Amino acid sequence: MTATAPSLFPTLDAIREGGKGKVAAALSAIEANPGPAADLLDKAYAEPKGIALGITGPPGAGKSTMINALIAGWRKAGQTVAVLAVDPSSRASGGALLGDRVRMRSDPEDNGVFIRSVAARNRLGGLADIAYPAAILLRAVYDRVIIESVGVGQSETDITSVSDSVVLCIQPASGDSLQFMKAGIAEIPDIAVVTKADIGAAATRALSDLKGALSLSHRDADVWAPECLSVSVTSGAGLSPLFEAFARHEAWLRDGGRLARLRAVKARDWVETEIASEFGRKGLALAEREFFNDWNNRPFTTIRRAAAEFRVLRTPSHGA
Ligand SMILES: Nc1nc2c(ncn2[C@@H]2O[C@H](COP(=O)(O)OP(=O)(O)OP(=O)(O)O)[C@@H](O)[C@H]2O)c(=O)[nH]1
Ligand SMILES: [Mg+2]
Repeated sequence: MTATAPSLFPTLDAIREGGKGKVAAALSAIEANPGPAADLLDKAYAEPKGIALGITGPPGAGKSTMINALIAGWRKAGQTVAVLAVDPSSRASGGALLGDRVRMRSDPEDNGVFIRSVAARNRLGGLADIAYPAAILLRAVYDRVIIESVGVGQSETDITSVSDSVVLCIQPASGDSLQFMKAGIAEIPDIAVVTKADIGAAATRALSDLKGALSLSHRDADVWAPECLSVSVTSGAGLSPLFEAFARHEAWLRDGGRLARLRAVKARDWVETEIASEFGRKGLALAEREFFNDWNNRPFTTIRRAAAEFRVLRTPSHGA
């Protein structure tokens, strides 16, 4: 057992009360010491406050610009907002390159907005390992958590494990809606947005492509029917309907306990994926037998226990 220094992590209450400096420090501590963070993260998992929104789409589709508009709208409505920008360009270096990709600004004086960029480190094109724990912590602190991730191919399915609502952004005349349809991605988004609607006819065409793709993929009556809309942040057109679509999806999620059920499914999925990617399918099967009794109350502790046990078992052959 590793000894955990009690001062390593603030309590969840201290983070909630401490403003964004405290939140930033907590995320850095989690990144540096993911194992010992398990208690804090399990508490955050058990006490969700807000809704997490995943925004995905190809590079340059207008995701960050849209997020700026969402921040403004939600702040005006008195909601607190956190943004986690998953940066794929920094995969090789392992460090988040702030600035050029994160075209979002926030008032440093406003404790109701928190923006952070994290590197997509391990999984090709997927979300950073830190993204899920970070989203869980932010979800316990802020009313809205937005996760921005670049979708390239199939891997944007990863965004669903950290998001209660998934938004796909497509820009007009890019052919992306057809690409997504072919890749089967059309089944993922809860809300699909054609961005830059001020471009005109191409946006109208992209919207009808997208509607076609998504209506094909929707078959089950108890499954959310994806909504398609077009938005221009430049002109403001379509922004109100976008906020209304979020509100409708949230109401649907909160109806009859769906939100808690879906979160549990996604959390289980994440725990299994983490363990399987570290220790393989055999490791996962063993972990499920040995460590999973209490997983839903303590998903992060479950992973920590399995990892600690398996690393001990593995050490001799690795000679470290
Ligand atoms: N005409 C027009 N341009 C837009 C609109 N929204 C975004 N843009 C432009 O599109 C470009 C890309 O916007 P971003 O918001 O940075 O796109 P992104 O999807 O976050 O890009 P990455 O994070 O690099 O993948 C910028 O030059 C924006 O000014 C819009 O509503 N209309
Ligand atoms: Mg961006």
